[in-house]
Amino acid sequence: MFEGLIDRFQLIRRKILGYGRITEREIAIILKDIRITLLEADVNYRVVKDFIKELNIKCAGLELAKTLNPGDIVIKTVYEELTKLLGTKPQQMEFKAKEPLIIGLIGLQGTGKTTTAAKLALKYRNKNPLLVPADAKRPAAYEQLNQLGQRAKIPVCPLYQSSAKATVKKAIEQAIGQGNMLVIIDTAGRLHLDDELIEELKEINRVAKFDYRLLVADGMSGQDAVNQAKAFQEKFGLDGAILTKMDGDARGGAALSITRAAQVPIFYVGTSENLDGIEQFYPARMAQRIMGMGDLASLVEKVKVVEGEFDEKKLRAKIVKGKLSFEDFLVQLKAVKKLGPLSKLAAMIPGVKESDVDEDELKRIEAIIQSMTKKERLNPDIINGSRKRRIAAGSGTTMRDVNQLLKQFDYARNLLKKMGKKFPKNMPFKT
Ligand SMILES: Nc1nc2c(ncn2[C@@H]2O[C@H](COP(=O)(O)OP(=O)(O)OP(=O)(O)O)[C@@H](O)[C@H]2O)c(=O)[nH]1
Ligand SMILES: [Mg+2]
Repeated sequence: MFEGLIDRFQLIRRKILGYGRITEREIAIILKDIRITLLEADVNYRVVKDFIKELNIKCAGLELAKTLNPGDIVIKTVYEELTKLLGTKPQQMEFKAKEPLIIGLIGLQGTGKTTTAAKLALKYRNKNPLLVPADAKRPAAYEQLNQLGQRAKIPVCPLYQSSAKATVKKAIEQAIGQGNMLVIIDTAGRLHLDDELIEELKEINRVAKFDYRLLVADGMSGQDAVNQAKAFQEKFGLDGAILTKMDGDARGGAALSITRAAQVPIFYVGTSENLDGIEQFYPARMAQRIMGMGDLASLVEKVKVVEGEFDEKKLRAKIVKGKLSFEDFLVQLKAVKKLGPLSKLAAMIPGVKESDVDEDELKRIEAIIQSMTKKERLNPDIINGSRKRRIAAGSGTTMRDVNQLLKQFDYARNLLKKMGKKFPKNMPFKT
């Protein structure tokens, strides 16, 4: 996410830290660099202008001449201003105690409304959500939502009387009757924002009474997303935005402009095509990531989720006895993979870029291990020439790849055995 922007900010950060003294002259250079960087990331020019103006005022107020670490202070100031630009506080949906929360997902064609509806339902599955199609014109729209609902194991309301309005009305009655605490309404997408679309949304809203009107916009589309937000905000009203496709080559322009330019806070970001590809948007963490300060808080949160899945004691015992097998490795690999692509995880660590991690290499290793029989995985020593040939063929790799993995594994196993003996009992393996 935002690789170019992050690279540029890394350079700016280094430059700031490189200054022995920071006077008005250096501030002017820093502000110019930041301005160009933001414009190149397709941030709205007005937003950039105001941002630089405010940052200038903030920096002028810092008593930099009197401190030993003026660079750190400037960096902290830029970070704080960036956080404000991104919306300051994370947006939380407030659920109700006795009635369903009604969310309307709106936006232009193909921005990711239907996918996001299913993602949100899955994220809040403890609220017993109900998915509602509100696009009566395109039968395929219902079919798509229905399929996603099946995948996520979330109920989807059928279309009623071929009318979006009737379907929504019926769905809400049903939700109240059945105790669904969350109703997600997937509205129809259009190529352009026209009066007909707004009229249709208003009509649905008359029955639905949306608690949250969330715009779904393509995070890769930069200023288009911002313009859409402005237009929907003006003509229909919005409570927030969800920026999708942030896993692609989104430059950052949409995320950095939408809150200021359209007065729409970002609630979530879509980070993959999969149904778990949605994340709460944290302005401060995003600002840290942009500033190359890493996103350790996100990482820690993610690791916590899977922590329970490691049986550390058992693993430790195996390591000390030199009994580690490919089977253990596979279990670890699966647990780690639940965190998401490794490259994404690595990118949350300060100084590491997404492109530093060779995801293909990891896939190859996993394919090789998957092609082994369980017996081979538990006891790699039995893997002889003919077994290696079979494993290579099964995993679409070469004998050389298999040999290399076996050698590396053997080496690691011996090394860990030696180290494991030296570890104090309570020392964790993963830190
Ligand atoms: N990579 C990626 N793809 C996404 C994301 N969200 C949605 N998509 C893809 O974008 C395409 C369009 O998504 P839909 O959910 O059908 O979009 P929509 O807004 O419902 O489209 P209409 O109903 O036709 O207006 C699909 O191929 C999705 O898989 C995301 O966060 N990341
Ligand atoms: Mg759709």
